[in-house]
Amino acid sequence: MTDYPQILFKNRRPDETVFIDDFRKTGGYSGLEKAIREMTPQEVRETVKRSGLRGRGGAGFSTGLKWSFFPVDQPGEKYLVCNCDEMEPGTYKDRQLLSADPHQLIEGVILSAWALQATEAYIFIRYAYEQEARHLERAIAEARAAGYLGENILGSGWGLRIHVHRSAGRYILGEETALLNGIEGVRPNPRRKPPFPAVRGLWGRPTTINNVETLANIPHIITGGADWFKCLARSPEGAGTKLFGLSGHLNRTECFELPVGISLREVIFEVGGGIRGGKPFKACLPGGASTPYLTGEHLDVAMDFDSIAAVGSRFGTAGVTAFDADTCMVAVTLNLIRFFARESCGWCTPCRDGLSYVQWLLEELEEGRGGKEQIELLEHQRRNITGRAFCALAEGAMGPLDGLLRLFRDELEDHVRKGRCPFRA
Ligand code: L3W
Repeated sequence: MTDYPQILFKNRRPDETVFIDDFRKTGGYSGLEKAIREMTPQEVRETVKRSGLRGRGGAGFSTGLKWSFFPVDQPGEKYLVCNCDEMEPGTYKDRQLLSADPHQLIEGVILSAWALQATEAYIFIRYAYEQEARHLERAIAEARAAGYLGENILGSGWGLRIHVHRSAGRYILGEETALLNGIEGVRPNPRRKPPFPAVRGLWGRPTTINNVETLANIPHIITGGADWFKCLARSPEGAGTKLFGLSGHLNRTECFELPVGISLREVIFEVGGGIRGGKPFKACLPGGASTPYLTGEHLDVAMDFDSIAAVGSRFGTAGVTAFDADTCMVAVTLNLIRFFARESCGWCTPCRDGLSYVQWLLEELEEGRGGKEQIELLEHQRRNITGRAFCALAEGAMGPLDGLLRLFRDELEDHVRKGRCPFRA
């Protein structure tokens, strides 16, 4: 396999976690020191904007642009929140990052909070990631003892505290405004946007929410520079590297750090070692459970946000789940829809009622009880739910359904014609 530049995973060792001494030996905290000693917060924000870094939590929004909405000079409490509520099926990259190198995130949080002149930071972590939460707590204590946290950090006159907040354990908490409600201790329904969190976030105060991998990239961008970061990508539309979590019917199902813009073909056949048992490749989710499928005709697409959007899907979290030719895509979609329907917070009708109706329609079709009208009803639900739900959950659930209806309609019709799932013996 090609040697890909390892930036975020440079300290990753099998079954080992790097703490402060080893982290510093490989340049840890030099990005923070450079920023505080040689740059202004504004210069840091501008460097991040020029780097082309886009959010790694799924939406791919420009980090520099998001930071530009933050009222840096507004007096009073201002918060930076790190979203580590990684619960999307097929996405497990943030966990890899935290179990290998928790200080990398802590340095990213401190540096970013300084660039935004935030007064307090929260790391909101998935309930199941207990070991990683403890790694973070140890890293925070070590950073405080070394003078990177607390009052007057590195003589800057600015101080920061970081809190680790464990999620109560529902997928909806990954939605940024539900997450804020979760920290505040109220029912985690998503909030109306606007106002965006940058204006009114945690306890009504300005708040920026970034994903783990996004924040972990910041010290490297400051050390290496915006141009270096941009050039790590293979495609002109991309910037940096990306953690790809591979799963499904691949020979190698691990998390790899790869250049943004690498082709899907290289991810599946070189990095992932191809499909198990030498079977043909049928399809994949390119970026987690909420992204429309890509198929064999998309193998040459560059894995960056714009190039994948141009072929009708999303880069999302780069959690690539591959399926072999013997897979029933109706069953795959049903499995994903079950997850989204179960995790709906129930706040808005399209999500609460629409997703369970879609689940029922897919169950009927998969069990061979569905007719052509069920396929039409699926189409109707897709149109009805898309753009009409309160937050991104139901919209995300429409990703695989959209892929099924666009790319695998023949499979749906085959279920109707045969009166059973054609992939079952
Ligand atoms: C100020 C404006 N801020 C947009 C901010 C906004 C958000 C970001 C992206 O997530 C995807 C979906 C899920 N003034 C702004 C502004 N912003 N315009 O930019 O916004 P948006 O609306 O494109 O996306 P979103 O609704 O935040 C939708 C995925 O994100 N998702 C993410 C979960 C992430 C984790 C994690 O990191 N661990 O769980 C959840 O829904 O897949 O594709 O920050 O405020 N004019």
